[in-house]
Amino acid sequence: MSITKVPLKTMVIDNQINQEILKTRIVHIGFGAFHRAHQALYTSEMIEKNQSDWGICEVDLFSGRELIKKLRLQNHRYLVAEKGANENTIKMVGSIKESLHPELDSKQAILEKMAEEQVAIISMTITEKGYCADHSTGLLDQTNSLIIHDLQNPSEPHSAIGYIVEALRLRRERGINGFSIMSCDNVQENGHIAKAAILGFASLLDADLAKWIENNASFPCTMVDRIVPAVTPETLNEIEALSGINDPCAVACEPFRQWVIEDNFVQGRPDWNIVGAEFVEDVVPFEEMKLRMLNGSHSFLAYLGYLGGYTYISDAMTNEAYRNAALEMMLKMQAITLNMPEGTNLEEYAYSLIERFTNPSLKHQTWQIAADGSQKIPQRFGASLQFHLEHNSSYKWIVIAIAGWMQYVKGLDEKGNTIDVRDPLVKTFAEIYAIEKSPEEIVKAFLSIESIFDQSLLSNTSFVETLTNTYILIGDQGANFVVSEQ
Ligand code: NAI
Ligand code: CS2
Repeated sequence: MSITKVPLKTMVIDNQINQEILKTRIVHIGFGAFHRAHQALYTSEMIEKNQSDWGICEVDLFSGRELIKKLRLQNHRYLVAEKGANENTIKMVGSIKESLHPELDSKQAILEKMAEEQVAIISMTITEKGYCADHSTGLLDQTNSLIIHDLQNPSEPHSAIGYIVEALRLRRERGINGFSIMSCDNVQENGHIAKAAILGFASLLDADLAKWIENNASFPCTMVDRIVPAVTPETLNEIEALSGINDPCAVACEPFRQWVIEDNFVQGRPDWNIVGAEFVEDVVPFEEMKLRMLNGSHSFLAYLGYLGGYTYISDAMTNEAYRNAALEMMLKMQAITLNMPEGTNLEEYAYSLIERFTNPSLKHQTWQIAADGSQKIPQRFGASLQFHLEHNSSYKWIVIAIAGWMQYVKGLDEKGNTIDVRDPLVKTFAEIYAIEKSPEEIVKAFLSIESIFDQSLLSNTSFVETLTNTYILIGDQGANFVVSEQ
């Protein structure tokens, strides 16, 4: 390893990985910003330490065509800039062996790669919606347009679920063992959701195939954590200024990282633990802790922050009222709903999250986190809300977050400017606003979306009233007022 010091408290760390010795033993679907700064980097650091051959083949199904072209031009290497409040470390990733894209190569090429015998793990960062699951039931959403297509054309799939099932079918047909499917998305019990979607899809095609998959594949759950804002031209310019390298595939993130993995692999697995990952028997408590405390308060800051005029999370954190609200969300609304292994210090965790959110070097847009709320809200607030309703305890900030989301998806900010709302249910939201008129009707129409809300909420009159009043208050007085006055 060579270490070069450059000005501005920046350290550039190259690696000494010879990619020639790598084999594609992991096929990763979703070459987004997060994977580049998390699993690919862990794997790179691990290979450097133990000289193993766990190479990755990167696949992107829904975007990434240009990025993958550029990645190929630089021998599948790129930079990760870890940006602390006072210093930066820039690392070179060398764990990627090859890449495939349906538009640059073919669907067949991807399926054939996944079916290669030495491939042991299919990992995924495909966003919450990529699982084609109904997040309220945890089962495959058979009304999803990708799933409808893939059931009719199983050998020409569109969805990640369709690709995995077809690759497993090929392996079974060829007498090759299954593989492990490792979700690295912010999805509650992500391995179980992946399993339900994959087995649900396979059983609609062929019951015997579904049985074979159940016996020959595994679906480890993981808890993944590292704040990785979407890459912008400014990100790339800054990395170039710091490193002297013009890298179109570079990504910036916070210094913190965490990866807790259920140790359940059918064809072996990399020793990611030698570079800080943890293998455990049960990841679910850690997933719940992160989804409720980190992601729940993130969504709160995203909706109320965006409406309050804050572009970045760190900007919202400069407002004491938002900062205190985020802390109360973590400790009073979320931590008390958790059941953690002995020795877990949730208060310490909450304060560390506040510090991470405050990092002014991270340009993490409230707009980015606000996307896909229909997929995020059930996992971040659903169980906590039920807990408070059952225990008669305060759920104030959760209601404010949900009411803020309902205002946000109206698509107009407090100055009357259009909001670019990104969500698979964006049409449903527009219909609600086109038809329903009174705040109570609007709130009830949102609560009636079964894939987001437990339908018992609709008959809880005191909850509906509180939510409606909060919704009205945010609309009348603005997000800043509501966060400051509560
Ligand atoms: P990104 O926008 O850079 O990449 C999204 C990736 O998902 C792209 O590769 C895209 O092609 C793929 N994708 C989108 N819809 C899909 C679909 N229906 N089927 C298959 N693939 C699909 O986003 P980023 O930052 O990489 O985040 C991706 C996911 O990683 C998040 O949704 C979250 O679950 C997880 N994550 C992200 C963190 C972050 O801070 N960015 C941290 C922890 C987890
Ligand atoms: C964020 C997460 O975009 C979002 O919804 O809450 O991506 C968050 O940055 C990560 O989970 C941090 O690990």
